Amino acid sequence: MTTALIVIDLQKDFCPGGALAVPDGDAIVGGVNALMAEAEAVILTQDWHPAGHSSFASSHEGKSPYDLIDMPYGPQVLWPDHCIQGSLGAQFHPELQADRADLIIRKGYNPAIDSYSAFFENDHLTPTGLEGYLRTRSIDSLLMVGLALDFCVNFSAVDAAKLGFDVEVREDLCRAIDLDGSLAAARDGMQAAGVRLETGHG
Ligand code: VGL
Ligand code: ZN
Repeated sequence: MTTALIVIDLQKDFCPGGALAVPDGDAIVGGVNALMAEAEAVILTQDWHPAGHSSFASSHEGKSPYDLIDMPYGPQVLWPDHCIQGSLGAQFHPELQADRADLIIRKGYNPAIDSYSAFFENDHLTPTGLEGYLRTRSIDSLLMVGLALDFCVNFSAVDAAKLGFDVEVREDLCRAIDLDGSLAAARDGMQAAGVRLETGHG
């Protein structure tokens, strides 16, 4: 069994001071670096939106960040502009050992569809290519950490479990946004999908 560590969106914009800061988001960097150092395979995801992306509140007249709208693929939370391709905020946290990554997979580049999951865009149909990468490397087990636990980590973990991967999320190396109960819903959904939620091994 080959296990890959998947580090979700540990980018400046999701850390304190960033455009879509996750409370305490930067507190996990040291622990993530330590896990990366001993992992068999390391994959980083990078939220990577074109300016004017449809998930930005600023792209919808009269809407504010954290409003919910209906998109052709379902409900979508509107976010502050964040992780714009090539911007400083889209960079990985400066202390993350990003050179350790075998693969960096970018997501959210389609202007019309958001992509929380590292596997599928939010239409749940359009693949990012990560599944094929993992299968061709015979990786069948995934350890996930990163930001935000209730959005991109959650969607990635649930999709991975549905695809048949063995999935563990290290909750102590994640931080959440927690919008209107999203954290509790995410934990329930991950557990229902067969994802193991762990808080570290001592
Ligand atoms: C994320 C909201 C918008 C995340 C990305 O990484 O969880 N959340 N884009
Ligand atoms: Zn995003």
